[in-house]
Amino acid sequence: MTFMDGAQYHTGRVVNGPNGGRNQRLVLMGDRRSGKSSIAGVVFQKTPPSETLFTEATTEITPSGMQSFMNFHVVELPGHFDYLKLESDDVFRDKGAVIWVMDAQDQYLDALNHLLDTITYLAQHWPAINVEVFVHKVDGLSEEFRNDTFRDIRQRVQDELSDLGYDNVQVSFYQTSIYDHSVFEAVSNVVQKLMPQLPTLESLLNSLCSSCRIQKAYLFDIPSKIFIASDTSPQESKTYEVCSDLIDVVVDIGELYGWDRSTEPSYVAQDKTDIGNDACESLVMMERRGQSYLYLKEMNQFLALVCIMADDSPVENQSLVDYNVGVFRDALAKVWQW
Ligand SMILES: Nc1nc2c(ncn2[C@@H]2O[C@H](COP(=O)(O)OP(=O)(O)O)[C@@H](O)[C@H]2O)c(=O)[nH]1
Ligand SMILES: [Mg+2]
Repeated sequence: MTFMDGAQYHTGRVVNGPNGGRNQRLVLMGDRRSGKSSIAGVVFQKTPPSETLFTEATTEITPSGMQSFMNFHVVELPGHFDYLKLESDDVFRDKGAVIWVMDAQDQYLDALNHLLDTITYLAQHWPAINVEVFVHKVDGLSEEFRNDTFRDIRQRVQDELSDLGYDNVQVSFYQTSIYDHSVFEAVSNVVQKLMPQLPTLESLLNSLCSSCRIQKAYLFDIPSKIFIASDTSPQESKTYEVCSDLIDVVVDIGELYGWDRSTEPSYVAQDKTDIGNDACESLVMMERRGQSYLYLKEMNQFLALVCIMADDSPVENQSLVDYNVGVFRDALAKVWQW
């Protein structure tokens, strides 16, 4: 059986530059010591969170990033100068996202004003840029206080924007911390919004889930642990954490026992040969109480499909899952024409 019949490769929005949405530009902004360098380090350089404690202040525009399936171009703008007046337009040149980092453990009224200035500036000059607000360092706050702070910040921003006549500007808010998975989940959401292929990927994942009794399926960019798509059933942080931990396991074991695959044919080198070589791919399955529970399969060197199976998904289901995952992978190859 196949689940692909009738699936459409619609791309929704205009493709974001070369490589069809695989170039992602993220600009980190926010006040001094709000956590920008830490986020860039933890997510894109795999710095252990504890090592960010004594980071030095960033004094100039600092690019960083990561090359994996997605090419992440990350730029940190230090908090202390005013970009909006500098006409440093090239910082914002392409489409992409501005991530505004706000320290939830600190006084935030000043930061809110800077944020509002930035949002209105971007709305006037760069309306295609998404504004994403990370209410950051929430790890130090009690649950109640954290939710109150989050609500307060969101409410103030929305009220101010509507007073200024910018009701139609979309701003999203996330609670983040570098000490848990939340910052990865938030960056994943930011990145997905920039991907023209998202609707296609989501509908492929939805079909896969319904044909194989999968509760939740994620498509992960392995090196960054960012998920670039998931099926559209409700998202829970818990399931994301389990799947992301499984990626860690695969990466760790791969480092010990894997081999260098960079020499193998791959679409990364604009090579259309099938990256095939199934034998070198990771396939991990876990059972719980005699039932399959977790399923991970590498789609290629950088992408992995990770699924949480539904409670009643029988182990005998395995061959069906394998088959449909193969079909899914072929569909991915078509989406990116690798
Ligand atoms: N508790 C906590 N501290 C954080 C978090 N993120 C960053 N920090 C700390 O905040 C301080 C300033 O971080 P830094 O990244 O240099 O801020 P930047 O000036 O915005 O680049 C560092 O001591 C970090 O360890 C977080 O999620 N939780
Ligand atoms: Mg910094």
